[in-house]
Amino acid sequence: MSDVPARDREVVAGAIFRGGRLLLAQRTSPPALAGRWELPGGKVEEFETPQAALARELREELAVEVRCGARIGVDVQLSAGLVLRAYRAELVSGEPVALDHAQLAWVDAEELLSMDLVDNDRAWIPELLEELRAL
Ligand code: 523
Repeated sequence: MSDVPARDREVVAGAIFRGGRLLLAQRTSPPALAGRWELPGGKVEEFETPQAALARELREELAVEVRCGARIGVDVQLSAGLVLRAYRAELVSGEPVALDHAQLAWVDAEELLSMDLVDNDRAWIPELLEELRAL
C-alpha cells in the first residue's frame, strides 16, 4: 500500500471549432445519455497522454486527425477517481462522420444553448459560448 494518492483517471473531450461553429455529437449509449449531445471523446488508457487519447478517440469516433490544443473550461468530477476535461482540438485532416454517435451537428452560439447537452458538458457552456461569439 502506498500513501501517495492515485491520480484521477481522465476522460477527455474535444472542442472542435470551425467557421464560427462548434462540433457536437449525439450519444447512443448508455440509455440514460442516449439522444443527448456531448463534446466527443473518451477515457484515457493507461500509459497514454490525454493528448494522444483525444487524437485516438476522435480518430475512432469521427474518422478525423486532430491536434490537441489547450484545456477549455473546468474539471468535471465524474466519480471518485474519474475526471472529465475538455481540450480544444484542431482539425488536421478528414471530415467528421458519426462512426460511434447517432449524428453530428455544427452549432453556433444560439444553437448551443438550445441543444440537450449531457449534464457534465454544460459546465463548459460559458467558455464555449465566449469562443463562439468571438469567432
Ligand atoms: N462523458 C461526458 N461527457 C463527454 C464525454 C466524452 C464523456 O459526460 N463529453 C462521460 C460519459 C461516461 C464517461 O464520461 O460516463 C466515459 O465516456 P465514454 O463512455 O464516452 O468513454 P469511453 O467510450 O472511453 O468509455 P468506455 O466505453 O466505458 O470505455
